[in-house]
Amino acid sequence: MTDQITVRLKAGNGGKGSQALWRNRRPYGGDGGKGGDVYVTGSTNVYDLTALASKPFYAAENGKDGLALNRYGTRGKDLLLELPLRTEIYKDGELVTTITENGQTEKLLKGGRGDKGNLTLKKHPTWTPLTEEERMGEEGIFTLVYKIDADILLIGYPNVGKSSLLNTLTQAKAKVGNYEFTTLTPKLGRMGTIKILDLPGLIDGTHEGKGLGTHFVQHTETATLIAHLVDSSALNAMTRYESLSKEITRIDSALSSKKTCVIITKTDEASPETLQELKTYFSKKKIPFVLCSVIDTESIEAVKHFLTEQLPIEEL
Ligand SMILES: Nc1nc2c(ncn2[C@@H]2O[C@H](COP(=O)(O)OP(=O)(O)O)[C@@H](O)[C@H]2O)c(=O)[nH]1
Ligand SMILES: [Mg+2]
Repeated sequence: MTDQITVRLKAGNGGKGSQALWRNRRPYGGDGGKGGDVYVTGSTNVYDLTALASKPFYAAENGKDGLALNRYGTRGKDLLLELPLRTEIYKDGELVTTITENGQTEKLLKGGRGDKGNLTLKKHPTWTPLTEEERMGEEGIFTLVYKIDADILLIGYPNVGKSSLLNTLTQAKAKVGNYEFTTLTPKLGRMGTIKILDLPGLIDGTHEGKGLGTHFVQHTETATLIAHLVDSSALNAMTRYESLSKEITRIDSALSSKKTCVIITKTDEASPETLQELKTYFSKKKIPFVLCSVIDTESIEAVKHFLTEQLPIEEL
């Protein structure tokens, strides 16, 4: 999944006017066509920026030059880039526009004007031919940032079972593996109407760029609930919970101020003592929690119910 790209975009140049002369030296050259504009449009058929990432440069078509016999050059074709909803468009570090709606179309760059042929100029003696520069289409370097729209964030150290849980709760097909950083990019799944995001494994030092770094923060904006996954089969589950909680506060203040609940994972591999310890620990801290094993369908139903209940109700 590509969630950020920088591309150079260029609108088409205007076509030259024809300076053709008839046998009796009478001007009869046609006008040049206008250069194509550059537009972006929101599309619900596009889910990230991967399709655009293959090329560093996109251009609209140039207008055609005017021709003899007063034939006009055709207008250059516009360039229309389809973007996923929730894409921010930056130019020189400034936000130009945000695409939020299906079909929302914005002009980013204007095509150059076509120059007049000598026939038009003769009819309008006060007009002067355009300079090369005036015919040029606008151009610029843009950074596009796509932000996933999620309700719940699954957060936890690598290997705690985030991707397994996402796959079980939703139709997502996130890669599962018993090694760190199986999941390199965030993966979204839908549990009914609730959108759940599996965030790539956080580690101690993520806030200073370790592991996959803090790039993922762009996808956490819309979420109202953090589900912190705690692996009950791991040693020192509580210490691990505390250090990751600390890490989250260092990564982003907006992230750490979101409502948080805990999913205690891999309960099928944990000892009853450890489970009891964890339950007591989170009860004392007044942090809502639920027990979960992906091989136990009853616990999955409980997790579904729990998450739905924990999700803050949007104020109208
Ligand atoms: N026994 C058991 N293993 C699990 C459970 N959930 C995940 N796993 C295993 O834990 C490993 C890591 O899982 P994964 O979902 O990739 O973790 P992530 O790195 O947090 O996304 C995989 O080998 C999974 O099969 C569970 O509930 N019980
Ligand atoms: Mg994973």
